[in-house]
Amino acid sequence: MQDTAPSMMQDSAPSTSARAAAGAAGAAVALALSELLTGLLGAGSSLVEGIGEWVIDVSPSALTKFAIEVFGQYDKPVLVVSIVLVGLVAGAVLGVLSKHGSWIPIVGFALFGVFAAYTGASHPDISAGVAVLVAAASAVVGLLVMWRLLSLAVQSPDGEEGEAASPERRALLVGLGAVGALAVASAGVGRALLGRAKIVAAGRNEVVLPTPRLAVADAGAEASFALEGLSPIVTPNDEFYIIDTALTVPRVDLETWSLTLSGLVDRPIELRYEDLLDMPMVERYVTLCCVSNEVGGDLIGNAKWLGVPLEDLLTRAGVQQGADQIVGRSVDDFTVGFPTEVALDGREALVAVGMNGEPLPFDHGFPARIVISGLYGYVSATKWLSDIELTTWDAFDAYWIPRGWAKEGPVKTQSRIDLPRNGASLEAGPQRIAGVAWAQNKGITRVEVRAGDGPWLEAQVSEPLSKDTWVQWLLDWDAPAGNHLISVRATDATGMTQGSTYYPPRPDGAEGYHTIRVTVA
Ligand SMILES: Nc1nc2c(c(=O)[nH]1)N[C@H]1C(S)=C(S)[C@@H](COP(=O)(O)O)O[C@H]1N2
Ligand SMILES: [Mo]
Repeated sequence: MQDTAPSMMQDSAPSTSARAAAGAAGAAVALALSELLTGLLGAGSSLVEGIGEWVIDVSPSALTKFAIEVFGQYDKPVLVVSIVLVGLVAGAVLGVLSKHGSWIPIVGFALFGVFAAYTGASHPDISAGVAVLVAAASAVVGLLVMWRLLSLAVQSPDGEEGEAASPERRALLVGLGAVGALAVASAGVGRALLGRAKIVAAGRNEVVLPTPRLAVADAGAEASFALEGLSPIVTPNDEFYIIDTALTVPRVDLETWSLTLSGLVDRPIELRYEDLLDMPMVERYVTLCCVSNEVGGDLIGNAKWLGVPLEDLLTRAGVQQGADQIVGRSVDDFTVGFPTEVALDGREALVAVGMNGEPLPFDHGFPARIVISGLYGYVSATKWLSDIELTTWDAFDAYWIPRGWAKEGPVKTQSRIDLPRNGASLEAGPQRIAGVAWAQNKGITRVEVRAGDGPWLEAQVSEPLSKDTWVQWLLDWDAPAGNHLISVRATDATGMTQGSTYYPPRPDGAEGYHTIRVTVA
């Protein structure tokens, strides 16, 4: 080891790695404190949430779609982790730059605080005051923690940087450990508090659903083939796909919630949850699917919905001449838009409160959502519904329209192979090929399956629950040895058979044959 000259005063300043660690720890504290404050206040959104929702909002839809495709149901956790990591790295960079002047981290944390306050305050659900308060407190405390750690990191003048036993180094490590543990604990406590508070406040546990005026029978044995690996004809709530732009699921409080009918109506109305439950209810099976569903994808499910026909609400409010678009708006300002006509042409179009015999799960739109047979979710199925506005077609474009998706979103007739799985190895001889097919508001009349260039073979189709639901199909296949591509196509009640040309989901829904490859030996 070299002799250290006393003149090397630089050595008394923290090392670069100590600065980075202190900065990252300061950022961790800022993020964690905002979780804790949000939890204690029982309202608002934390820094991570606010920024996350802002990212979702400004992301080009190609990116959102990419995230859904690559990360599937994990797109939101991945976003959250990325924001935390970027935050920590930014904190580390500010820590390192503090070498060039203590104003740099001050400005950095301040900018971060302003940005976080802005993203939080631009959320419709959150008061600007709360957002500013939480952001400011978090940024200031984060900065103070960073300072404190930096002062712990000041090295002794003889510069034993590499030496684990140095008391300064130990103080820094202990400080970092304590700060890290505290940050994780407070973030956890904040999350737990907020989750509990919101679930209790929502009042979903106390809801007793009314009996429908028109009930539907439970799906009988003829409605489905009992086959392992085939999608059940009714999708259980906890297996139903989830797609939305909400980073944290809105927990709507029934005490404060109401549904309004507004815009071009003769009698604007406002309904509380009880008022809605007092209206005559119907029960309907409707298959819901997402426009982002790829050929062969699983962003589709079938449920028994309980709700008020949209037409009844429109009659009560009185639709004015020229009101040719209905906009469904959610508590978090997501919007859909569809032609007024579809709510009046006799198809199933509900404001739903129940899903498979339960109040709507939070993830699926409690307390109320729209469900319309034959339209993709992005133009119809508003969850956490707060307002139904009658307007004109040209006056408003709903959430996904400026993001490059078609203004009208009728569901395309499609079919999917559930079994065998793509890439399966099968034994030669009798095999079963099975799956689902859908053409909501039309109905499926035929499903055909083909192996390689062979003839199209007609599959057996389950008894449809309604023309609004998918059906299962099944083909007994005498599998010859070899590699095979197996494709499926469906025909709907208008006589239209799916075409072979592939179209991607954007802008108006994927099309093409779902094809799998199997090896038969
Ligand atoms: N409030 C709100 N409602 C929404 C969305 C949303 O992002 N926010 N996404 C829509 C889309 S794109 C689809 S496909 C369906 C999905 O409903 P699910 O999550 O219950 O399956 O909800 C629709 N309703
Ligand atoms: Mo969707």
